[in-house]
Amino acid sequence: MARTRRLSSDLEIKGYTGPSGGWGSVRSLARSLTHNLVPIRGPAVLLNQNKTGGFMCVSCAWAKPADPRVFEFCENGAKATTWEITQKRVTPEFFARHTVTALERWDDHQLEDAGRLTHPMRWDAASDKYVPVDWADAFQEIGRELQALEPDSAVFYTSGRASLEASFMYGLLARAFGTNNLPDSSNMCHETTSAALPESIGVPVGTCTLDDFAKTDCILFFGQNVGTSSPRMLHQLQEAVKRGVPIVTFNPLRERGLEEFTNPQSPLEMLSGSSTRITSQYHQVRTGGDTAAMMGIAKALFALEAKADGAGTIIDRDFIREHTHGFDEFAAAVKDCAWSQIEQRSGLSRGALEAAAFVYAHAKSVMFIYGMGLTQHERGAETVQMIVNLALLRGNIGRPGAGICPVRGHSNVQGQRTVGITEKPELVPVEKIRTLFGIEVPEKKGVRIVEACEKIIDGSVRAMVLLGGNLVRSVPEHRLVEPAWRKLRLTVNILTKLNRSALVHGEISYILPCLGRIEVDVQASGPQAVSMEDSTGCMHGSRGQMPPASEHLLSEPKIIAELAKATVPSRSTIPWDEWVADYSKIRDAIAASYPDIFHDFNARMWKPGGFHRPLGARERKWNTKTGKANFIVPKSLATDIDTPPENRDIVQLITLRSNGQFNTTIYNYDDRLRGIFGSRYIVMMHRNDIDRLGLREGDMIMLATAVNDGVDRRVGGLRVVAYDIPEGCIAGYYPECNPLLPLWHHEEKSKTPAAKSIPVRVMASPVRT
Ligand SMILES: Nc1nc2c(c(=O)[nH]1)N[C@H]1C(S)=C(S)[C@@H](COP(=O)(O)OP(=O)(O)OC[C@H]3O[C@@H](n4cnc5c(=O)[nH]c(N)nc54)[C@H](O)[C@@H]3O)O[C@H]1N2
Ligand SMILES: Nc1nc2c(c(=O)[nH]1)N[C@H]1C(S)=C(S)[C@@H](COP(=O)(O)OP(=O)(O)OC[C@H]3O[C@@H](n4cnc5c(=O)[nH]c(N)nc54)[C@H](O)[C@@H]3O)O[C@H]1N2
Ligand SMILES: [Mo]
Repeated sequence: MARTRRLSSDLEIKGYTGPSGGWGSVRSLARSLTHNLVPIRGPAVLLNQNKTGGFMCVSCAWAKPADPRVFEFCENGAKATTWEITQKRVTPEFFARHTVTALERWDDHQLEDAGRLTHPMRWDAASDKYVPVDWADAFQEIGRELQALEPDSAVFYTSGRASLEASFMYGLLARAFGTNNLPDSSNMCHETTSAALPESIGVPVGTCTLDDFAKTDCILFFGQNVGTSSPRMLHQLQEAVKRGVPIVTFNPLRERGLEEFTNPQSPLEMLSGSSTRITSQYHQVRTGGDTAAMMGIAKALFALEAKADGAGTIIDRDFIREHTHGFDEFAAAVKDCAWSQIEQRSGLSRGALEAAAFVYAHAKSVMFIYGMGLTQHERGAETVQMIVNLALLRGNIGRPGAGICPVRGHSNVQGQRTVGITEKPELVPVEKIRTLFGIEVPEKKGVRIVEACEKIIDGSVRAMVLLGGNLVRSVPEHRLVEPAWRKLRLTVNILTKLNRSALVHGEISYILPCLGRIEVDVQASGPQAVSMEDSTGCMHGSRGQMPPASEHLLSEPKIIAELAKATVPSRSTIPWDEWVADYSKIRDAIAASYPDIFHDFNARMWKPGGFHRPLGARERKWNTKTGKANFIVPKSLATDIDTPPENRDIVQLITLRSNGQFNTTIYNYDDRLRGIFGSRYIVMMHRNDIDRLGLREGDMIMLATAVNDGVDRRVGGLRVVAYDIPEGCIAGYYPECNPLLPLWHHEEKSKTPAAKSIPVRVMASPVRT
């Protein structure tokens, strides 16, 4: 164990050196069960997690195998389950005790930890409290308010947890109302992937499935924190490593989950304390240095090919000739790119990149896995396209054990896009929606999250309807968004738990509490099931197991149907009540709208392991403008606001997740795998930067965004923690650091906020602001 350091009364650094998984994860789960007062039924319900006929985890979107383990869940999935099935309740009495202004002083953890919402509530201006309201009155008033608005001044947000059924209905509701304003959490997440991959390979999602892990010969792993964000994937990685598969990792931070894993479900490993080394080469790339790093790998591949007399053993010339477009331009760009530039941008040496290239060059089938470390940069789409370029060089798409594997976030975020949650009308089967449901899909493009925030700030958006999520916290630029949000006419929060978005309210504001996915959902025809799509394009059925947290909760499909009936009673031919009575009718409607993907939906959703959507690129059918897979040359190696490297008082801030959170849901104040305990108000910094800036570990500092646009962005009261991270890069937690992220600092094509590289200045600060 590394030395334990207590840095303040609440902050302790334990320098974690254990594996991910292992006893630490078991202890953490036990704490979570106790904290949420979950009785003995809790652990039993976990046995149904991610199993055919059971419920699909409400945490991440990682794939679910056809032959699941006894415990097909991880520490964080179990935390998410216990958080949802907690015995704590937020009742009308709770709201009677606290004004909204008083609740605004609670932090994210305290708010959600108060428990499950039990009754529909309406904000009362006279008392500044939420008071109970009848469901029928709530729907009526919301319907009336929406009808009074221009359709494009209302925004229908959804966070990626809602089922395929609920999401499909929500899209129809918005379009019947007359808008494509359907942003979702993927706008802050993998939208970059959806912008990049269609140009490159003609699909908006990854090409890998679980089977590929068993067949791959090598994995290149970029910017994803598997131990915290998708721990179930560690099983596939561990199995691959045991077969001798090398994993080459690119991440600025040393992340424990990427280094070592003890399978908590293996008695032998647990008792013997043995663990598996996950990564074979760990490259601590500078934040935003991945395009450069991959250029270096490509350059080294060409050099290896030249050494082998250009015999085509390294570069797959046949594949390139038959299947790709743009190779010559790409090869020329690689040639022109100087090693000095590559080393400077990536922060990695030529030798290190040659070592990575060597492993890649000698593996037959290679998978490329990535997460937010690539998508949340100004030119993140080019970085994703650079991954494709690397894959194409050796024909690594469209064969077993190879492909592109973006790791999605929310459990159904990918599926929502598949069934019509999108601002782009061209991605919707307009003709079918007209003939099947009598709805004219509006032609005008809707807003994504960044645009929605711009319009909230300029006052042109008047109503926000949130189907889950906590936008007030998850978006950038809190200092401008929050005050503008308070000027909205209408805010509607369809939630399971109380969060800040329900407190920073408009003139008229509702909290509509809904069933969670783990709960039994009984409608007129009996208990209902829902479905979702995982990270590998695979659809699964999910059936609730636990009794509802309150008898007053409604399901998401029911809430959406009632909103539709109150808002657009005559704008469709949809039999809303029949759909709610029997969700299989909603699935029939999805199947009729998207027959290629969802034919025989009701039967296939219970297939063990789910069913896959067809993906052209997997079969080497390229649905792109050129009809081929495209090499795309990045415009620049710089992926962000260009701060000259000699400008040493500006550092690049990475905002990321701790092990004790799921997005803005803060389970606890610990980041177990990084050894940081007790506080989230910290900044991880290289020891040399700490010295250079005249600081000491434990000092309280303030960060200020280093851009000159007239907006003052600061977060104070952060403590310095020494960490293994490249010089010039620092890291802090999201959402606490979101006030530092300018709204205009986003990926250029997808508008995904560039949360992984915010140029900041460090200054001393005795107070938290
Ligand atoms: N327990 C838990 N699970 C989750 C979530 C959660 O909050 N908690 N959130 C869910 C959601 S919505 C999502 S989108 C996913 C997010 O999962 P991840 O993609 O893992 O997201 P982050 O934790 O934000 O950051 C990912 C990693 O990127 C690295 N990184 C930062 N900048 C760069 C860079 O420039 N290059 C490279 N190569 N790496 C970089 C960071 O060091 C970090 O390890 O997880 C999902 N699962
Ligand atoms: N700086 C910075 N900002 C970021 C990121 C980052 O890495 N850095 N990551 C971004 C990413 S990847 C994402 S996905 C977004 C996440 O942003 P959001 O999706 O907006 O936020 P969540 O924290 O996932 O939403 C939590 C809330 O969802 C509600 N909820 C939970 N379960 C259910 C349910 O079953 N039904 C309904 N109706 N509600 C439910 C609960 O009330 C809870 O309070 O944040 C983004 N923001
Ligand atoms: Mo996400």
